[in-house]
Amino acid sequence: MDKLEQSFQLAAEKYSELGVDVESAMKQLDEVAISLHCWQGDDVSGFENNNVALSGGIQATGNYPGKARNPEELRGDLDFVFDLLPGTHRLNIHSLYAETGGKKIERNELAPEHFRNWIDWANGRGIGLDFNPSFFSHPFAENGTLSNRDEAVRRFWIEHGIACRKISAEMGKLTGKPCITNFWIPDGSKDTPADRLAPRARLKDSLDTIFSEEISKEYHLDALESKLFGIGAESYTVGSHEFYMGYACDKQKVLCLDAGHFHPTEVISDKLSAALLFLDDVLLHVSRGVRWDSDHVVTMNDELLAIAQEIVRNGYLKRVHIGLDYFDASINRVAAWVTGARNMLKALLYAMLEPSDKLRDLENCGDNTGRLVWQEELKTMPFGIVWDYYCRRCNVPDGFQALEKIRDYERSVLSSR
Ligand code: RNT
Ligand code: ZN
Repeated sequence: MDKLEQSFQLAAEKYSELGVDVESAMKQLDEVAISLHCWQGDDVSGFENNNVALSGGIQATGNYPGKARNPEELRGDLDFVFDLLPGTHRLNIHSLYAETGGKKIERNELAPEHFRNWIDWANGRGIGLDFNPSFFSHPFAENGTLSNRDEAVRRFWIEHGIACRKISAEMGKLTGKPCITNFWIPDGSKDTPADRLAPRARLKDSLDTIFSEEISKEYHLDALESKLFGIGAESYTVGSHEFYMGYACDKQKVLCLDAGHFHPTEVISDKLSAALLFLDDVLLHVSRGVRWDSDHVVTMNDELLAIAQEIVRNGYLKRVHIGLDYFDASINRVAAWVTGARNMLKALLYAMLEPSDKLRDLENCGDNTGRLVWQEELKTMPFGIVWDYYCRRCNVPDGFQALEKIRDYERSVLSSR
């Protein structure tokens, strides 16, 4: 027995004294698939090669060397990232990442064949795919997309939405795992609008048209993502939280909650138990909001732990689909992916190692003193040892060793780009 095994035995005993079975927690974590966002690898650029700047009120800041410049580099980086994560995960692709063989294909004409390489790659790894229409970084997106008052522009984006659902269904069919397609529409206004209603009515109407064709849930699910504000759209966002909460409940769609899309003290962990009383499924964009930015690398902070606790305590692992959404161009992009994804898994393991029944019993007995003391004592349980042991069991390095591997990859691959 080496040191890690010895420490693990002691840690497992400590948890068992609290009534927690470490082995079953690790087995539970084995089943979790996190959807990694392809856009961390290239600052949300995609492969349209049209020199259109990133728009939609989002920004990737920094110019750290090594950004993926083409599909092969991006998939190469993703292979490297997936190999540093314990478990089997998923990939979330934006329509911007279509491969059209150098031909200009308008977004409303995108088809499954343009994602053939991605599908083959996913099947090679045995992983599922998720998808997103891209309602930004396009000349027609300047004054709004699905809520635009110009009918021809609206029509273009409706067709894009319809095309993306078809691609999604094909991804679901060919991978054998349902594909969640997330609609995020950045339409909004920099300054105080005179009419808040009409754009919302048009957005609702456009979505109704896009969703008019039924697609089997076996292959495809529609998700809708709200936002409070974006850069250049500080005063009004058409697709607000109330808009999509209402829409998702009305049409039984998946509600997407992005951790960076609410008021700074508002948290999505508190929304799960409310939304899931009315909806079957929620999609998460796990992210970290910092002041005006909604997309910093996910760290293991209180909110990440709270999100994981809500998912695990309430038995939501099948109903909450966990995706990541951030983009940091100021550090090694691969490290950003690996760190955020591993943090999400860590937080879930931490939650799985919680004696939730005990906490609930204390609360139900009115013993709030005991609840507080238990909550605080749990924070210094030997969680890190269990995590390191879990990584070893999954044949992946611990975090420090992972950093060394990333540095090697930077030297041998990223630095020559
Ligand atoms: C933007 C949204 C959205 C995007 C991606 C690229 O604020 O969070 O999900 O990050 O679609
Ligand atoms: Zn998001």
